[in-house]
Amino acid sequence: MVTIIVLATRNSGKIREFQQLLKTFPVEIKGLSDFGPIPEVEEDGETFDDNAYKKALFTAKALGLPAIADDSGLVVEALDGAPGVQSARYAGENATDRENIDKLLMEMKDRDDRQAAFQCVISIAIPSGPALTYEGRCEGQITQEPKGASGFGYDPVFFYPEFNKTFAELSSEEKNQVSHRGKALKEVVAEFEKIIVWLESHLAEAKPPKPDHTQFEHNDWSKDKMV
Ligand code: ITT
Repeated sequence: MVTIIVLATRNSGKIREFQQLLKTFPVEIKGLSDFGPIPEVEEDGETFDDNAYKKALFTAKALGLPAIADDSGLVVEALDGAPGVQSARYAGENATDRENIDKLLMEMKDRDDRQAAFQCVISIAIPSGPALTYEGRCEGQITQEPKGASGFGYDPVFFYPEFNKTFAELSSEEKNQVSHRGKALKEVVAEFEKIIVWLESHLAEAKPPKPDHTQFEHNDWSKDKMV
């Protein structure tokens, strides 16, 4: 039996990455775009865990299918863990990567302790509520200025000592080997046989998982597609 799992993202790169990693397992990975309009989940949790679970559960309930979501960001010791869950909007709502980096370097001006870590949490939830959680962490240091042109987000100011380079100076393959997201994903893949058994047993208990229309602010999409 093939289990359908929804990846709670519209990012086609992320979807392809998951499909590729899980291609040997009896699962079909779909993205949000396969289902029509769904409201955005507000990522207002206090931890990466909260946000990943919130996103996964919202999607699972809304579509009546198991869902995977991730949340990640940069945690800087000298800034008491900032930007943390605010990483994407550190310099304000809709801030660009460059604006977020500028703010970070400003806050870090004159600070000697430049220790930082990227963190990633992946949550796999079923519509009735239970979820599995996987985490990855990658330690590094905040540079004095941006360096490198690959990657995204804070990569140009995240120095990875083992490679003596910033993340933005690594190829995507090199970054995936050691990154927070790469590590969390590796764990998911390593555990995936067990995850499928877990999903099947929980879905059977909670049967039949029906889409929950109350999860939608605007129920403006075809019911036929959902059921
Ligand atoms: P989703 O739509 O998938 O939620 P997002 O941009 O919110 O995309 P994340 O929650 O994974 O992505 O990450 C939040 C922010 O943390 C992201 O905008 C970056 O600023 C930063 N970040 C996360 N992972 C990073 C990485 O590998 N390299 C650089 N910055 C990263």
